[in-house]
Amino acid sequence: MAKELSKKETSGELIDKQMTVLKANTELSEPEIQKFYSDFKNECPSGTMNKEQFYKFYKRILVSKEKDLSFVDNMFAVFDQNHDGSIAFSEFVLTLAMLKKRDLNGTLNLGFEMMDISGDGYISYEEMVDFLEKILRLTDPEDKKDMNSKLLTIGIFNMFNLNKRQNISKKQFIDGCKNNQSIAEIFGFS
Ligand SMILES: [Ca+2]
Ligand SMILES: [Ca+2]
Repeated sequence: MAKELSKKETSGELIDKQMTVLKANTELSEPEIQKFYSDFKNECPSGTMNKEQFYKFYKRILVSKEKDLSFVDNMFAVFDQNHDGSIAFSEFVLTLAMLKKRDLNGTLNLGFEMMDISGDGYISYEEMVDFLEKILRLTDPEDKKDMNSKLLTIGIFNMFNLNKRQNISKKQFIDGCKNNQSIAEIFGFS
């Protein structure tokens, strides 16, 4: 017990438990994870990445075009898996690994996590309006200029047999997109 505590306190190394989890859930080797970790500690000496540091990382690594910055808060919500306001190293690595998986389930899961900014496991009417507004602003204005994010959201909630005071769970969302091509198309998931 004492040994474990002192190890945690004194070293800048990853604790074994974290390493085991990261190795099991990513395709990274132990040296790769250690390298990631020392880079992360360089950028974020406190050991966690705050929102400001994430913005810099996002601009540098994740987006090439300035306009894509509109989704930075949505992406922060994806990385900050426990929604405590900062990104721990394990959250950082696990999310990057998740982003690399580009199958349909992974895409739908990512879409859900991006929309669920509050992190309560449900998409509210407001969260979907906010997300669709950003999509509409980004995508071809000719194509979707007549679309209104509020009307669109009400339409989608109707397809789920929900009213705007209700919420969509992750399972509902993923099943709904799989079973109804038009929902998936709206989000560009198809
Ligand atoms: Ca966190
Ligand atoms: Ca939510």
